[in-house]
Amino acid sequence: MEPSDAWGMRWQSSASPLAKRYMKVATAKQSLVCLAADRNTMAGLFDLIDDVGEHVAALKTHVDLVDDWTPEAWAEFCEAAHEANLLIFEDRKFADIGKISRAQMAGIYDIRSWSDLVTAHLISGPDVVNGLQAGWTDVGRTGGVLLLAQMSSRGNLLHPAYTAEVVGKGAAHPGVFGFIGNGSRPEELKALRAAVGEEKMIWTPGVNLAVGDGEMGQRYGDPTEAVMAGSDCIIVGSGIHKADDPKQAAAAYARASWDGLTKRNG
Ligand code: S5P
Repeated sequence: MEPSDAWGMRWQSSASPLAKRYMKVATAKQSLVCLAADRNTMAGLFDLIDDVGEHVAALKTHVDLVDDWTPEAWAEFCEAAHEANLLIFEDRKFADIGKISRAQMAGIYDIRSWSDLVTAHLISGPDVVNGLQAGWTDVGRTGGVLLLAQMSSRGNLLHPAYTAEVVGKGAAHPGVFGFIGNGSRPEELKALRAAVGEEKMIWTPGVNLAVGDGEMGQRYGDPTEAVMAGSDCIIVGSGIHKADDPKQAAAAYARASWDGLTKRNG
């Protein structure tokens, strides 16, 4: 299948090479899954890529939670991710002023040198996006920002008026790849898609084949429903990396997400 057939308007509207790269990979693997690789050892992370790389389209990292992190091991890990044809997305949730966000793209983790995508809160104003883009430019690379428009955690403070402002400002910014939406609430996602329009991506955590409440205030919704409601990518962590058989679980999430895209188009 061609990406244009699988993605319809999302493909046609997109002016972002990065979004097109994602849509191509997702079509080739028939998977709209981003793995949240929340394991705290390098060995655990390498095992995950080996096990599930073929069933996921992107890899989301929290680089600062790895106990035995070294620059050399991380470089190898990113290489393995590229070999598995995965976009790399550092979920750093930047939120500072522009020049500090730019500086935080460097530092010991040097996120600017290996990430294709990063997350940011727009709470400090639009310069956070310019700062992050300057970070990639500093090393001759390009990348995209996913703005948190909604969150999956209970009691979060991203109320509808805040979401509307984030979407209004973010949708017009070329450095914004898209938005993080709440995968646990299809009706919120539908409203978010209506506000965002067709051009930008919506990626959604808070998704699990076992819907309901997760650990420490996390909430889960159904993956197929999230995609039908407008999600372009389901972000799945423990549903895969804590499963008895991560490979089988990743394949099941891939199927559920692809089914959602087929139903959305049909
Ligand atoms: O609102 C959010 C935004 C994000 S990026 N809720 C989230 O859970 N996340 C991230 O998605 C979170 O940092 C974690 O890495 C992942 C969800 O993991 P799971 O184990 O609950 O699937």
